[in-house]
Amino acid sequence: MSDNRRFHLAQRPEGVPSAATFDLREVERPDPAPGEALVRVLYLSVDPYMRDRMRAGESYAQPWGVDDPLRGGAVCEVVESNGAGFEPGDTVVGELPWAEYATAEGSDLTPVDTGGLPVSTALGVLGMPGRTAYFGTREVAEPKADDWMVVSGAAGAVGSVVGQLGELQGANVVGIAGSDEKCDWLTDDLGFTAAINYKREDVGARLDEVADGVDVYYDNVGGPVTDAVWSRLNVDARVAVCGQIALYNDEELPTGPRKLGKLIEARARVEGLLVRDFAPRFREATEHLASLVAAGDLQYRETVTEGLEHAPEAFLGLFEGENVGKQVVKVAEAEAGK
Ligand code: NAP
Ligand code: FER
Repeated sequence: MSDNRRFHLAQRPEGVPSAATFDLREVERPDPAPGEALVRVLYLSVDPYMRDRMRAGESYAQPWGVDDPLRGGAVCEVVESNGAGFEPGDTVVGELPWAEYATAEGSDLTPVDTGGLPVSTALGVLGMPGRTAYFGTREVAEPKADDWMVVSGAAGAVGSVVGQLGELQGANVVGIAGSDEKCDWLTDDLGFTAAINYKREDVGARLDEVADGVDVYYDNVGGPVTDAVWSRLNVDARVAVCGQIALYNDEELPTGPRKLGKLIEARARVEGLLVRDFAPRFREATEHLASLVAAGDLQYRETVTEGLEHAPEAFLGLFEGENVGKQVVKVAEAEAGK
């Protein structure tokens, strides 16, 4: 009997993934082994890093095997607990397959407490992207009052939080995003000092107009946007390299010395970051972000795609800029009313 559906990696994509990358299978609901819970997935996160897991060869994460289930962050409702330490109806978050039902070790599940905000925020502003923004801004980019701070991917899950944290720190934040609607959201609602639509405007020329060079660059995208920011780094600039989504679908990366000479001139510091390195401090980040949201000092948006079967489109949309804020997939309605 098939009473569950689950996505598997059908084949490794070359370049941009397509529908042929994903295989939605009718499967059985698994039985929880001792110490495990059976969970019903409510919201699934799709994230840029998943593109990396589709390619062979390890980077910061193990690749998925062909035929393996796709996996990612998910907010779920516990259906049955086989000594997992949860009650039926509890809301939890964990790394799970792209499926309607799944089992997980109790120790791999975390209770969700979003303090009255929708549970989906456990995948966004109060989850991994929010924490990335918090630590990347605070520990790596370190914006200071009056700094000119540029954020790329500024209307996305990470970037929208980074920019607001920068403004709260007193920096003048310039967001770079891919549509006028996104740019208006950044300046009119989120309090960014300025925003540049990289798809329509010359990023370098506009930066020269709106900013006095770049003291801090929080890079979510890489590619030509980053090239334009790079040549405007001020002396003692700091660059936080968080993501390079513009390159994730490339089969070959550009090689050779690029624009490193600028780092000598600017005596700049460039540092990559991985949110997992801050795991012992995740609670601090979530509490801080939740208190900012509650105080009205931090806004967030979510783009919700309905239905597990549409998860591939939601994922592919990240590379087309179809999301504003955090992209999630709604798989089911909570039943327990918790
Ligand atoms: P997101 O920003 O919500 O979604 C991706 C956005 O990237 C899209 O909405 C799109 O917006 C933009 N984009 C896509 N292709 C682009 C291109 N060729 N050039 C410029 N922009 C492009 O995703 P997220 O989850 O917040 O992640 C943002 C970045 O942070 C990603 O690179 C991700 O890999 C990285 N990240 C890193 C860590 C870490 O620990 N290092 C953790 C989380 C995320 P536009 O409309 O503006 O094009
Ligand atoms: C991303 C999401 C998460 C990403 C990296 C991570 C570089 C890493 C998380 C971790 O393992 O700490 O989009 O892109």
